[in-house]
Amino acid sequence: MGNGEWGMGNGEWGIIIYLRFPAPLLPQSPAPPLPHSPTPPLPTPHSPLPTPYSPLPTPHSPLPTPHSPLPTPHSPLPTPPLPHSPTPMSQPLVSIIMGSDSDLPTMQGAIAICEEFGVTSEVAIVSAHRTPERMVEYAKSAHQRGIKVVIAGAGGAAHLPGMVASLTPLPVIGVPVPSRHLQGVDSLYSIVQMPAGIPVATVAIGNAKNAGLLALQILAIQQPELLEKVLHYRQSLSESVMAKQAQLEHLGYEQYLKQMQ
Ligand code: AIR
Repeated sequence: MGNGEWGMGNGEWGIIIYLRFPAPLLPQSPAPPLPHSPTPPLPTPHSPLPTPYSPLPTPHSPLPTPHSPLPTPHSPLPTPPLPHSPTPMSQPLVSIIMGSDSDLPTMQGAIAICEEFGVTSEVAIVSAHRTPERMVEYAKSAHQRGIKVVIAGAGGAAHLPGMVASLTPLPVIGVPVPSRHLQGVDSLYSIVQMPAGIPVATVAIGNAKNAGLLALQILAIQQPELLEKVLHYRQSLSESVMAKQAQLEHLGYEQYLKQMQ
């Protein structure tokens, strides 16, 4: 991804030109340096170079493939689009964001259920701590780009859902991603304990599928076809339970247990 480009969405790359505000006026003659003012240190080989800032897509910029993840600190090169992406070309209505590419195995539950219901999502890696400015820009522009609901997953000090919720008028669903040391309890507490006024609808640890379903139900309020699909999905859940019940009665619990193993 080059400077000024953003790598997510469906279609093409969006480009934003940033204008600099005029620098503050300097006095006519520069003031002499203060006697003890320290000279700014010269850049050393280890001083980080300014990284190009990747702007966010505008509502008018067509987006590249909806599931192309952004580069993370661990993957400096843009990752190719996920192989499962069916590249639907319609406007993404659901934003599925996560703090790291390591969250993707968890978050794919949300991506998959949106695909199953034929709803286009855009998927992005946006870290509250590693890319804070981008998070702000992403969250503030999401509703202007046509997004209707945001699913945000993060692990550990999982501040992404709450911070995004504070920056967008859209409903935000938080997914606590299981963490290595505390198994996601840290993520859960970080996401669920929001202050009054800024809600995050939090699902169970690791249950991105439920986040996806909740997002679809929110969309279904205004989409009769989607509502039908939700009802059909619920019906299929009931039927699968009743099929299991019939099998349990038929086999008896011991046989049933055996065939489960
Ligand atoms: N994370 C990334 N930026 C802020 C936070 N909280 C989270 C990710 C991931 C965890 O840190 O959401 O669950 C570990 O990230 P990584 O990249 O070290 O694997």
